[in-house]
Amino acid sequence: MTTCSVPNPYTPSVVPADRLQPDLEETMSRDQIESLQYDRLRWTLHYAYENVRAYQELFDGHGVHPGDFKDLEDLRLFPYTDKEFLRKAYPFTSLAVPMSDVRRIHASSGTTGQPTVVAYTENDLQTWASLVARCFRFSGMRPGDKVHNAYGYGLFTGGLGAHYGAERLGCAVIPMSGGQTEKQVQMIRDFEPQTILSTPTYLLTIADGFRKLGLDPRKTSLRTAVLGAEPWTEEMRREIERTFSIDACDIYGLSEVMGPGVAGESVESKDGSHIWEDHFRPEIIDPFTDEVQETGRPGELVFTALTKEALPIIRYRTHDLTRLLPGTERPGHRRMGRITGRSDDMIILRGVNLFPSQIEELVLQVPELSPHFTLEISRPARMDQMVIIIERREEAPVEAAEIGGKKLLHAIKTKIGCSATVRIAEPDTLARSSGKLRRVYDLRDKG
Ligand code: DLL
Repeated sequence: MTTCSVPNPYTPSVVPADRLQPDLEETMSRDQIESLQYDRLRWTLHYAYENVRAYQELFDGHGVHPGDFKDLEDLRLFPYTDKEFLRKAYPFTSLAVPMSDVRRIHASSGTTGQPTVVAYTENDLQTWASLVARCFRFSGMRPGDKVHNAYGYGLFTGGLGAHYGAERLGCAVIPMSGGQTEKQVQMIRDFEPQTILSTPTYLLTIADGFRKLGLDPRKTSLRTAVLGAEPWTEEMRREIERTFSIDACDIYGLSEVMGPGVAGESVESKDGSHIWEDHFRPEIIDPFTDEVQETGRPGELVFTALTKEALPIIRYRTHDLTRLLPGTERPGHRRMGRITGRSDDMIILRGVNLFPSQIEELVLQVPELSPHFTLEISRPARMDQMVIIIERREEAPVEAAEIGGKKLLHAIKTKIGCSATVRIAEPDTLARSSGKLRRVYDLRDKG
């Protein structure tokens, strides 16, 4: 039986009061949000401690007790958690509720070792759907829209998370999942959706699918795309918006904290995703010293979930590198800057640190080069070497693309400070993404 010595201050609403209007908590002032965060955090800390042995051991080992939490700043007294913390509890020992209260289980796509298991109660699913619906409305989707959902369905939280959010907003969902690009093109042509949900790189694959059939992707029924699950740049937003003649907004989230919908972007301002701080308390920490950074300083994003029942999450280190910024369209909630990369995806090339998103930004400033590229890193003769394999744009002749490649290398040298080589590939020859794209192939360990 789940119990807690502190009463839970939160009950999710099952149906939105008004699908077109922001809900009460979405428009709260910063002071109101912080007061709500205090009550919800107090509950969460007690609840996790009293119902999950791993949290009890962690807090005890750290010499801290939920009763020490007297002020929002006191969250810093509590220890961080990470993927390893959840992996140790594989599959279900970090749950705070009996399995009879669980309604859904997802798992994150760990590329190495065990996946991380996440679970949801009925209330968790309600909260999740409402937050995704909030993001979608904020990004310009409307009740009555047809929504083409190309996020993968399955253990990945993208497909079902987006699905129930769109239904909650009052949309008609077309549950496509990822892959089968020709079919995606056909469904967009025949069903005429207003919105598409996908990873940014998969949307580029779908654009190729249109062109292969001699169709102009600017001439579809689509007017909005809500994109996430992988890092993407402002240059990529412009590329996608131009290609389809649509508005493209960001949606952020991670399985361990909930799934998509932790943060979402306004179509009016397109100035970065607002983190829904009525449910998640973000912190930015220095990934090396672990010290909490002031709002505005870059570092690693850490989340504490404030209302989760099945899997409480306290000070979870995401490895995502970004910064917190003040809220604009929703002043009670802070925004996050673009994710520049993950601390575990950073490439160290002859001592220079770089992220694939920095290369993406520069690639998209060279008109002859397409957004389709991979980075191959090797160490011949004990010297790191990075080869950028990139497709030329269909309309760019080979010689022009070669000159474009040289311009790219120059920009990389001056802006990032490292040298690389470039190999121009023919259009449509590199592997395409059907979900999260793998850009980096690091062959250094293999000699
Ligand atoms: O990718 C949840 C999601 C699905 C978000 C659909 C948005 C849309 P995971 O598979 O657990 O969950 O991967 C989470 O993906 O820590 C980031 O590194 C990355 N990520 C997610 N959204 C964004 C975004 C889903 N908007 C990991 N921008 C996170 C940059 C993102 N990176």
